[in-house]
Amino acid sequence: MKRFSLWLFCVLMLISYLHVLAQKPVMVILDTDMDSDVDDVGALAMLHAYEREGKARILGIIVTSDDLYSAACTDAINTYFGRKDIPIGVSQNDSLKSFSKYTQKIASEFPHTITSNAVAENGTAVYRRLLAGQPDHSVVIVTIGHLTSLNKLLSSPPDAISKLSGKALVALKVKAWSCMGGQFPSGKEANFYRPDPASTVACLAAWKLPVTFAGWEVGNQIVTGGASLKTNTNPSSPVYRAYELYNQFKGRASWDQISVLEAIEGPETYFSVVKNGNCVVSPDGSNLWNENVRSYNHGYLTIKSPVQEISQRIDHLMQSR
Ligand SMILES: [Ca+2]
Repeated sequence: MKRFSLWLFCVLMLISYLHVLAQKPVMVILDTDMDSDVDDVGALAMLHAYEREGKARILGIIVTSDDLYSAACTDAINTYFGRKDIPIGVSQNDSLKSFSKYTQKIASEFPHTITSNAVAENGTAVYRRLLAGQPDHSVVIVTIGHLTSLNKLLSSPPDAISKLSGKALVALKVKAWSCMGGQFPSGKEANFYRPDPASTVACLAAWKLPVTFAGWEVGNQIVTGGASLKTNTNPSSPVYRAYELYNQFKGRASWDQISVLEAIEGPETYFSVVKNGNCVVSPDGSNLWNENVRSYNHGYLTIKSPVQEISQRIDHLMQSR
């Protein structure tokens, strides 16, 4: 009996080992508006935690923001987590303003290379180069800001980087899109309507691959970045500093982190996915779930697990260094 138990134990260990080996990291391009809200910092910290666990690989980051220090802050966070090599592209490098509660301070207090959006690479070029260099149907795009840069990619013509148009490049290289945006089954959410609702309409019209929406109503229930982050995070971390600067660890909704959680751990871990329709966006950026239009590639998340379980998981990932 003892010998059988040992044999069974060894078989189970081997299966577990093979299962780990079979899990390939999710290849991610993150598209962020790292400026007014702090959940973008939490989402990026989570991606770095997943990368350390071998569950994700950050191919590059597109900064979709008119904040002067958004790219610099993003670069500083990547540098802190040992990935200063991550390419960063920006959607805008003129008419920039300084309005974030944390980007300028993070940029001034933490080492980084990109000093401002004005000196960063063009976002469309970075998107195209990253996609062109990846295996077919392998990349997951996670958008946690407005969709100006994604629209620029989708409407980009062939160039020296790739003979494919933006739409064709996406069709060939992308596996799925995880989108923090919209409100379900209907509503009006900032990433969809501010400042560029036309790009939201255009992206949804052009997108033919699977897309999972994490609507406002999901992340709004999941509060993170509060006392737990303050207690368990290294005070010399830019994640700690950003949440301190933002609201002194009063806690904040986790809109952006939900899309990262869904992209890396899969939607069914903590959520259910509604797929019986399509997300339809009006020119003003408001959206509704239309069950009469079904393309079968749209889905939106609803919460399945206890809210506290999800917030603890996100906080753990945000503070795991
Ligand atoms: Ca955001």
